[in-house]
Amino acid sequence: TTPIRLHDYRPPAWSVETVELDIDLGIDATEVSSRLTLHCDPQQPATLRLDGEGLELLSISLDGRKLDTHEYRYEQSVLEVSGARDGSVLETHVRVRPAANTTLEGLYLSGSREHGFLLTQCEAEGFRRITFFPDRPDVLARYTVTLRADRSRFPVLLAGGNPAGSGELADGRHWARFVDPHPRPCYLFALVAGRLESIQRDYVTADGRKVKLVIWSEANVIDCCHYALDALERSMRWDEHTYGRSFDLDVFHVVATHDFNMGAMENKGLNIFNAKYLLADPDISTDDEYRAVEAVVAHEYFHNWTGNRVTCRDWFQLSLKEGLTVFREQQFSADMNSAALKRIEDVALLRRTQFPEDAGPLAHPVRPAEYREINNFYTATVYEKGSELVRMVAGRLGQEGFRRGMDLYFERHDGQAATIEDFLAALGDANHINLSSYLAWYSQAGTPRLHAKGEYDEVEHTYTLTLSQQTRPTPGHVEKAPLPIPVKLSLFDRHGQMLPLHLDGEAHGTEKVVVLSKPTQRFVFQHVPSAPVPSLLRGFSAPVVLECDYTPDELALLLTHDADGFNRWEAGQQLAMLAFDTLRDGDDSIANKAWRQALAALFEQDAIDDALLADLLTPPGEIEFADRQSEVDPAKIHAQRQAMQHRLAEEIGVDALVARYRALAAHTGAPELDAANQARRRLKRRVLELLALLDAEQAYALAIRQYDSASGMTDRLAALSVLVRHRAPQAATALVHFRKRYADNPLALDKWFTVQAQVPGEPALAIIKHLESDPSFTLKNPNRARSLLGAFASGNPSGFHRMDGAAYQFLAERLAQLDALNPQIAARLATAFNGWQRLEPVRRNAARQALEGLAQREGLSPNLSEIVGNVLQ
Ligand code: HT7
Ligand code: ZN
Repeated sequence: TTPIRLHDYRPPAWSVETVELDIDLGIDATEVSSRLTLHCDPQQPATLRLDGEGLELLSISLDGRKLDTHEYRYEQSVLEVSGARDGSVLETHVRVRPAANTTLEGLYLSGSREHGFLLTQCEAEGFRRITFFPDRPDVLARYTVTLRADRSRFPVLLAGGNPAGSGELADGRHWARFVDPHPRPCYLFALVAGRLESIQRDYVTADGRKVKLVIWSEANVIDCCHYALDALERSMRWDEHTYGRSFDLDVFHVVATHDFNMGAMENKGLNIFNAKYLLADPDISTDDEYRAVEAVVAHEYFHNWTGNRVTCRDWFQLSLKEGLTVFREQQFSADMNSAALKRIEDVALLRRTQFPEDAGPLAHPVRPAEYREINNFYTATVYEKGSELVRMVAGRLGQEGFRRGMDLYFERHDGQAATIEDFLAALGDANHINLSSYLAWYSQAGTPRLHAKGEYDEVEHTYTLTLSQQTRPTPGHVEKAPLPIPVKLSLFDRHGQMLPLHLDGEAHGTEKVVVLSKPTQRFVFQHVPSAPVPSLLRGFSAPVVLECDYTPDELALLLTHDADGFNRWEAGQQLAMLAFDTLRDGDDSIANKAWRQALAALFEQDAIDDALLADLLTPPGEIEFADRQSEVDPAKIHAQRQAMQHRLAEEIGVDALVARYRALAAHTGAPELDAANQARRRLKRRVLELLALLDAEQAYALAIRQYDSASGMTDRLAALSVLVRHRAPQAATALVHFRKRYADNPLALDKWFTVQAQVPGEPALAIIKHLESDPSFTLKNPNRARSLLGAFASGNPSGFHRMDGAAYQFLAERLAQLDALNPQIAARLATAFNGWQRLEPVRRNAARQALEGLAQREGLSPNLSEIVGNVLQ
C-alpha cells in the first residue's frame, strides 16, 4: 500500500448534509439502508466516491432512480457513482454479517450468539464496514437513525442522539428512532442492540437542562456500574466548572462490553466501553482499576467537546482531540485525587511507553506526516506525548490564559473539523501571544535530551545555569530543530531550603520557568548566597530526558527536602538511575548507598503520605533502565534491579519492614476507597515485596494470610502476585483457589493470566504455553489475549527476552494466528518487538529471525505488516 500523506490533504469534493439510516438488525445478517443528501461545489464537479468495505450491495438509487450496473462501480473498497450533482440524494441498501466479524470493527457481536448483543466500533474507519460513506472526519452531517429488530432477542435498541419515537412492528419486531441535532463525523456513529440492563440518574446542567444518564451492561454485572455513574456525574460537573462546557443532548448512554479493541469510545451520546474500564467492584477491581475507571469515563465524556463538537480535520490531527483530552482527564484526575500521585503515575507511564517508542524504529511525530494504517497511530506518542505538549502550552498561558484560549477555540471551531494550527492559533490569539514555535514539537519525533550544567561564582554570588538541547535522529529524520523547552526550576541551599530567585535583575519567588529555545542558553541567577543544588524540570515541565551531573548527595538532598511530592519522587528516580549505573556486577557504590540510605531514613521517619512513600520506594522499571543502554541484556537488568531492591530492603531491615507491614495490615479492613485506605494498601504491597527479597518465608506466610483474609481485590492480587512472582511453594494452591473463585468473571480471570505471565526469567514461556490450554483462554477476546500475550511480551522483559529466542518465535507464531482474527490487536501486540535492535547480539539475531519469518508470511494484514516492516527497518 502507498502511504497517505498530510501534505496531500485536500478538502472533500463532496459533503453530506443529512444521513438517514434504517437498520434491520440480525446476528448473522443485518441490512442497512442509507439515504444521503449530497453537496458538491457546482463550479468544481467531481465524481462521487464513497468508501465501503466488505459490503454486499443489494441496491442503489440516485435521486429516486434505481441505478444500472454501468452507472456505478464498486471495487477495492470504493463505490464510484456517475451522474451525482449538488443536492443529489443517494440511497443504498447493503447487507453486513456481524457474527462473522472477528475484527471488532464495524458492526459485530459481543458474547455468544444466544446471549450476546450487537454493537459498533467506527473510529477510525469502521463506518465504511456498515454503509457507503465518505469515511473521513471532515465530512460532518446530521444523523437520523432507525433501528428495527426482533423484540425478544433485541429488547434494547440504542443509537446516539435524542430519542425520536419507537413502536411495534409485525411478527414480534419493534423499532426505535434517534435524531442527533449536532453535525458530526461518521466515526462517532454507534448503535447497540440486545438484552441489556441499565441504571440511570437525572443530571441537571449548569444552565438548567435535564439530561438522563444511563449505563447499560449485561444483567449479571449491572451492580458493578454505580461507580462509573458517579464518575460520570463528577466529570460532567468538573467540565462545567473548569471549562464552562455542558452536555448537549437529552440523554447520554454508556454501554459495557467484554469484546473491545481499545479502552472505550466516545461515540456521540452513546459511549461504548471495554468492561475493564467501566465495571468496578471491590471484589473484582483493584484501587488502580477504580482510578482507571474514573479516568476513562472522564476521558470519553470530555471528548464530547474536545473531539465531537470540535473534531479533527483529518487523522493526522488525531492528537488535537486525543492529546487534549488526555490532558483534560489528567487535570480532572489530579483534582479528584492526589495531584502529585497522578503526575507520578503519568510521567512513569510516559517513560515506560512513549520514550521507548520515540527512541526506536516506530518513532513518529505527535502529528505524523504519513501513515499506511491509521489504527496503528493510536499510540503513546499521539496520546501521552500529545498531552505533554498541551501541558507545556497551558503552563505558558497560565490557568486563566488557557481557559481564555479554550473558550476562543470552542467559539471559533464549534461544529467544525479543526487542525493543530487552529488550536494553537486560538490559544495564542486569546492571549496575544504567538505560539507557533510549539508546532515544531508536533512535527518532530524523538525525545530531546536536555543537558544542564551549573557553575557557582563565589565572588559574584552568581549561579550560571547552562542549558542545551539535542534530539537524536529518528527514522527518516536526521536533522532536528531546537524546540521551546520550558524548564521549571528552583535552587536549594545545602540545608534543603529553597532560595529566592533573581534573574535579569528581577525577583521571581522560589520557582521560575525559563524557556530554552536555542541549542544552548545561559541563565545567570544573582544574589545566590552559596553554591546551590538546582531542582530542574519541576513537575516534569517538558517531555525531555534530563542530563545533569548531579552528585548522589545532591539528589539525596532533593529527595529528602523537596516539599513537592512529584519532585521528591523525581529526585529519587534520578538517584536510582545513578545507583543502577554504578552498580556494576554486584559491587556497591556511593550512589547506591545514598539512594537506599535516604529512603531508609524516610521510611523510618514515617512523615510522608503512605502512597507517596510506596512510590518513592519503587525504583524505575526494567524498561526505563533498558532505555538508557545500547546493548540491552534484560536478564541482567532484572537481576541488577532486584539486587538494588534487596539492598534497600536490607537497609530498612526485616524488623522495620515487618513492623510497618503489621501496622498497615491492622488498619486495612473493609476495602474502603478513600485516599488513606488506598495509600495504606499501596504501601503494604510495597513493604511485602521488599520483605520477600529479604525473608522469603516470613513474607510468604504474611502473603498467604493476606490472600485468605483480603476483603478486596487490591490486597488479594498483591498477595497472589508476591507468591507467584517468587514461585513460592504456596503459590499453586492460591492460584487454584483464585481460578475457581473467579471462574465466571472474565475481568478477574484476566488478572489470573497476567500475574502468571509476569513471572520473571526463563520459566515464563513454559507457563504461558501451559496457560494457553486453559479452557478460558482464547485469542478471539482482546482482553484475554492482552492479559496473557501482552502481559508477557510487553510487561515481562526478562521472561520474553530469553537468550534462546524461543519467546520471539512463539510470539511471532501467535501474532500470525491473531492477525487472521483481529489485525488491530495483532499489530498492537507486535510492538513488543520495538527496541530489538538495541538488544545484545545473541538476542538481537534471534529477534531479527523471528521478525523476518513473520514478515515473509503470506496474507498478513496491512496493520501487522506495517508494524513488522517498520520495526525491522
Ligand atoms: N477515540 C477512541 C479511539 C478508539 C479506537 C481507535 C481504533 C480502534 C478502536 C478504537 N476504539 C476506540 C478512544 C479514545 O481515545 O477515547
Ligand atoms: Zn480519546
